[in-house]
Amino acid sequence: MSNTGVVLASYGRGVLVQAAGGTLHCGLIGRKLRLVCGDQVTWATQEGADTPSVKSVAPRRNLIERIDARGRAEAVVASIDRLAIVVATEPSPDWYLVDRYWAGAILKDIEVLLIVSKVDLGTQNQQSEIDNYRRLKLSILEVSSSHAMGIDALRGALAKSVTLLVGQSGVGKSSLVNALVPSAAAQTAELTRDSEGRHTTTTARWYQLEADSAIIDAPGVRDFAPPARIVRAAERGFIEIHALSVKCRFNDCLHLEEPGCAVRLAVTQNVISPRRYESYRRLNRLYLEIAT
Ligand SMILES: Nc1nc2c(ncn2[C@@H]2O[C@H](COP(=O)(O)OP(=O)(O)O)[C@@H](O)[C@H]2O)c(=O)[nH]1
Ligand SMILES: [Mg+2]
Ligand SMILES: [Zn+2]
Repeated sequence: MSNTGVVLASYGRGVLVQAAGGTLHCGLIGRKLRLVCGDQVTWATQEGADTPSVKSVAPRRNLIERIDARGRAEAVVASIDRLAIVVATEPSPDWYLVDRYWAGAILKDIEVLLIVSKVDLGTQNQQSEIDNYRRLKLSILEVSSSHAMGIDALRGALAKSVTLLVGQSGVGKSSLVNALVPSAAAQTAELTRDSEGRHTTTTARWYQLEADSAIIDAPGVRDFAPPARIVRAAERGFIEIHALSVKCRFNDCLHLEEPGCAVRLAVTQNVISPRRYESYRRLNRLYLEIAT
């Protein structure tokens, strides 16, 4: 039997791994190895040691990073299939944040789902934005954890894949995990304890849904870092801007101040939502700051 499994939570000094017969704390050999939730690892117990250590990590399919207090990118989660962006009536949605998550996911080739949570409170303050996202063909599900609405549809949408939940604090992410995973409370208790049983904060926790699906709650990924490669890439994260850019006079148009810009024309005509365009401009500024 091979000693392989997925990292459920990372504590800095070690990781909690899902093994065939249960969970297992593993130490790390070599300080360069920074493991995150979602990493596939193999482990072994070296001669003379009483605890197992991680031996190797499988190549990551993708990596989600956040910006830490010093402005540096810090790895949080690896190898996800989908980013589920959660919004709610309360706290009132930060649509720029939603656009940033969406653009970041497009640039990383990760599927996106918008979860409109707490629909029992109504969706009045969100309707026009939700309608616009629908027009842009973003997948959207409306749910309420407290009223058990839309939970089965959500479970269906998450099948056979690994989904990372992101969104403002208080939108109902942990409540969704609890509604989807009956044993979540017990798992949370285990996921917040390191090998010595101390309580530690982890930025991401893996919850198994079915044998082949999981959901990751990552309370600290509000400042999800967009991939900082090239400024130009920001455009691809906004599908309606990307689609129109072929009509701009300059083929390297950034849609900021350039003459003959089809995107800015579309914004003045409300064909592209001015708010979405403002998201694009903000993300562009962010890229410029990172690049310089
Ligand atoms: N009315 C209503 N309140 C909810 C719902 N889901 C969560 N809440 C409440 O919203 C607050 C924040 O929920 P929580 O799951 O901790 O949000 P998180 O910070 O995103 O993990 C809590 O007081 C929950 O009871 C819902 O579907 N309807
Ligand atoms: Mg939470
Ligand atoms: Zn343009």
